[in-house]
Amino acid sequence: MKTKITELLGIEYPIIQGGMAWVADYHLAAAVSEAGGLGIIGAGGAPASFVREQIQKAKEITDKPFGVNVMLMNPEADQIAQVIVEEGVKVVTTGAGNPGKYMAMWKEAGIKVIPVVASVGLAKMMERAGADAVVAEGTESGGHIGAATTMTLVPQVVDAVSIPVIAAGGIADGRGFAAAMMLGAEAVQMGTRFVVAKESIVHENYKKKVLAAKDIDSEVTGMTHGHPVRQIRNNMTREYLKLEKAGAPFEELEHLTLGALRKAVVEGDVINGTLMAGQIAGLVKKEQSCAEMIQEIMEQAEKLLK
Ligand code: TUI
Repeated sequence: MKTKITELLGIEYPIIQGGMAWVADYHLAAAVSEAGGLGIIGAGGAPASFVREQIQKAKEITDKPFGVNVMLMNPEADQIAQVIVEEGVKVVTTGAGNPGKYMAMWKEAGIKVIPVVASVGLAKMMERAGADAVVAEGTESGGHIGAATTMTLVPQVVDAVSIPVIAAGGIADGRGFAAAMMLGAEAVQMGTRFVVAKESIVHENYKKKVLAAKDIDSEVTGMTHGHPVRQIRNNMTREYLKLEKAGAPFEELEHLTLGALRKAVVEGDVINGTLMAGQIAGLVKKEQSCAEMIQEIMEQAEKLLK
């Protein structure tokens, strides 16, 4: 399927993998790219040296283009932005902030820059700053979220900018893909479905929680301090929300979240770990390879779009 995004990125299918902290390592990114989508290494809160290693390892196992996501709250974001240029990464996506200060440097290096936005305002600002496309990410998503839903955000961003728009949040099958196209998107970004991919290094316990999740099993923590994070309800969310209600300081809570994400992804602590996942987790029922997922989604979407 050809769209402005497949043309821009030189990929076969207009499916991009979300740059999930701890989850989106080089194995997952390479598998999605090999399957014809765009795989993304999620820098999350990792140091720049780790991100460089991840990029180098991805290059060893795939010749296809892949991207790197810069989580802008990472204290080493400046160094990571530089590593991306030095390593000749083709595509960069950003999250949790405004990547304006890196734009000129990335564009000069010929990198395709695709900021993830949760509002029309930031989408317009990113277009003016020279972004090649934007990901419009709805509040259905897992992890750090904005307030608007995918259904309302995507068409409003499409109307506000002339660059291609990629829809994200609540998309995990061919129906969601087709719906996103109807809203004017040129591609989709998916996270939650790829969490349970065979090539995903996420601990088996975490995968089981995503596979078992129902429609209303996620909770949003951090709403009061302006950094809302969607995750599957567990002891962690109950404790966090209790602390938040009691007025605990932002730094304490933030620290709790990122440390706990590693605990869940790497150690499989599904009780006190952070199980970031989107509302569409209820639809994700089987562990498959990235290639199987992408084939299934494209077949279903193509039938519907006809
Ligand atoms: O970034 C994401 N999703 C993420 S980042 C992440 S790691 C993390 N963990 C705990 C706390 C914070 C981060 C897990 N999931 N998605 C893209 C996204 N960006 N969603 C919302 C935004 C966003 C929000 C506010 C982008 C910009 C913004 O403000 C822009 C400004 O002007 O600063």
